Amino acid sequence: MKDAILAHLRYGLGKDASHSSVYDWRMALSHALRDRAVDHWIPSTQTTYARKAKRVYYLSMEFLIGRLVEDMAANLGATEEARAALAELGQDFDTLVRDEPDAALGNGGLGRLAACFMDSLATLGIPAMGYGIRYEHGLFEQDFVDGQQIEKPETWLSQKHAWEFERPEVQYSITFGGHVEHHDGRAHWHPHETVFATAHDTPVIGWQGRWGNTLRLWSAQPVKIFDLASFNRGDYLAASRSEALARTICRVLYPDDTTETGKELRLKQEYFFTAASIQDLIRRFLVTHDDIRRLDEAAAIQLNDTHPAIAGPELVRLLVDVHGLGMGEAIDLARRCLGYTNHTLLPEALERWPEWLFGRVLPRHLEIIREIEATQQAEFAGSPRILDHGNVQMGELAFIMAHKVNGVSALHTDLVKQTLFSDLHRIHPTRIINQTNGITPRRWLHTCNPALSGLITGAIGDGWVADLEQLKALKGKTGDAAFLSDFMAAKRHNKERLSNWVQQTLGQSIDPDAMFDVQIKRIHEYKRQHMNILETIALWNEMKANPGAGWQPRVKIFGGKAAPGYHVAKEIIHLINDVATVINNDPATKDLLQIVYPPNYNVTMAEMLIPAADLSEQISTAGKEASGTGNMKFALNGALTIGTLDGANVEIREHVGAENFFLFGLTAQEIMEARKQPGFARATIEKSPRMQRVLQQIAEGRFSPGDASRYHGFVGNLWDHDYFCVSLDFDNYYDTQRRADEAFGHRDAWAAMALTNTAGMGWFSSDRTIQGYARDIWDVGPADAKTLEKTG
Ligand code: RUG
Repeated sequence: MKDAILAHLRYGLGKDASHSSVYDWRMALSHALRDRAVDHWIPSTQTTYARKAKRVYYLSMEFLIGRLVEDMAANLGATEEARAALAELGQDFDTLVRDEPDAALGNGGLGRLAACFMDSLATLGIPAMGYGIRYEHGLFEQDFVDGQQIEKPETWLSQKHAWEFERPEVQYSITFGGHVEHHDGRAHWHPHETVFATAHDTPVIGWQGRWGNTLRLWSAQPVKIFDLASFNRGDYLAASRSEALARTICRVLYPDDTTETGKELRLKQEYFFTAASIQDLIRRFLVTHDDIRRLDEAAAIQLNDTHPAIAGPELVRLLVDVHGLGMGEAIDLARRCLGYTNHTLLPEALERWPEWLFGRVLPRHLEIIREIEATQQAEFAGSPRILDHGNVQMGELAFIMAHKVNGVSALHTDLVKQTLFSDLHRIHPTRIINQTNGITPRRWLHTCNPALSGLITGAIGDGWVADLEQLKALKGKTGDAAFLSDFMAAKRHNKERLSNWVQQTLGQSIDPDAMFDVQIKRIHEYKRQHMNILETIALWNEMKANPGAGWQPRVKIFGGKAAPGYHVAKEIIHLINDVATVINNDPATKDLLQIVYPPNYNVTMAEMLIPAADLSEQISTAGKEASGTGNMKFALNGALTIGTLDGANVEIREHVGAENFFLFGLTAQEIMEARKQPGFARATIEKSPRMQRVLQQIAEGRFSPGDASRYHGFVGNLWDHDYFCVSLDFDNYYDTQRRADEAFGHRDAWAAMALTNTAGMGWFSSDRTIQGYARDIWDVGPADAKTLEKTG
């Protein structure tokens, strides 16, 4: 390892050890690890080709991979070796880990799920490729100025990406616009614009280097660097038009999570990476097979949300226009290859494109969608339409073109059947299935929480890392006082680590003995961070009114970004920060209640916050959070959940036991009923003196001195509208928080509950989720007998 690092430093970076920066050392270490990755990766690819094994193609606009050094070293079993080699070279492994940019090629849960799935596919030895976009700028960086969110461009590629291999030879033409002519019995698309998609490959190595898959991200290149004739005429803008289009396509990740963007550029991005991926997988298929009609035997294509839903029409286009299949058989074949995962019921998140815009960018695809529509209507008269009121509805398109459609938690899947796709479900009653989300235990326990992970391995061995159900064995330890004390010592260690970081980065001092109560996720009204901050104000009021009541000290920790155009979410951020300024500086309560909101929440920050949490806030309006995956990470790391019966909370509660979960709030059904009553919020708030007082304080400017009207719109909305039903759940939430306080006061009992959470979370491994997809949707298995042996 030492030699490999030095060789990369010298011959890869052109540096000698005495003049190398942290960046140089990190690059050298990464490349030394990457070499080892390649030694697992190439044989895996060779095996897949040799066996003509079926591959999974996971198409996703987002892969929220975060940092890779630590994970890669751990999966290769090389962490200790790397640490020791670096120490001999006078370098510190952890310093290099911290130097790596956090690759934020995603917004939140959907992108992080894709990254966890890649880890599980490799661990299970299932041949797979993740396909996405190599964004030049990932999710924006968040800063707070006077408590308000400011967005700055993210610049992860300002340094070289250590893990990727650029493949200039793997390049496809992607075309847009123009018109279609029909002659010689064929369609001829004459596009107006063309860019090249070029592949960049990152190896993804499973646990213990069992298998290696590929994350292939596409970047756009101009077909012509510039037009010399235009340049010579002095028309510099026209000269670089092609380059400008190419750069724009993969310049930036759209910063929205569950909100629709109606931008032409977004449609082009979606088509760009999907079309490149479909061309690529067909080319690969034809290396080993000669009959395109059998594509489904070798390719399972999964659409992560509707973003790649154009894959259906694109595949049909290639099968018909290039490979000469008939329209009907092309549609059938495409459907046998495609699966679609739905991640949301929120209407504003369901993609729809105006037909005129769609037809302008993808004229041939619009024709094909009309054919798909006609085939569907001919077979199922009255079926819901893809083309509706002048829009192309991508949800309906994805559904109709997939042989399986899955929701991401049991409750969500039921609601998909009952509400979103009820008519299509009646026509295709076996198409919708559930695959509850999961998380990779490698990153979300083994690597991010060495204190707890070491303790678990000491007690039950390390088999749990690739077989998380083994954590069940810890149930036998819930009565073991010595083990519980070690378990809480690990938590305490993580809380101290976080407290030190908060002190260093925010200059705020927090008490590691206090309850760490954490809500980290995108800021959205349905996730109800505003309910959390209102409850914090109510608690503060009570603490001041009854100073001798023996309050349980709390640190309320928030983290999360708001979509730049989402006004209310930004207002919620402002309110949290305003409330923090007042409460944190109140001498009467400052030792009892602190609010911490570090800016720029990302994967790396989550890796530190989650292991340190005592209480996990999963408080969405029931029926709105499709699954959640943060909820799983917290419970796995020994936090108790305060939550509603929403998304995967329902299943988490079943697995860890109702007595180890702080449940509150209305059910999805009750919410739907309650909303039908006009004026429900006003009537409810009028009956809650506690909530009324909090709203009054905000409206009077208690937290915005000198600007009393700052939150009038926000408060008015809660009284008169409150679509996300904060009013209906508020008092129950407050009371449940006090139950949590009470429980936290009994530290031994709390420790047993926390351990029961960890012990009960084995089912939520993304390995289990991927096994479900492999069995129920993809019909694939490990390609290699050795892997099969190891993974069962
Ligand atoms: O909001 C959902 C989460 O509930 C879920 O856990 C996650 C992964 O399935 O996906 C999130 N999501 C949904 N992100 N974007 C969307 C809609 O496009």
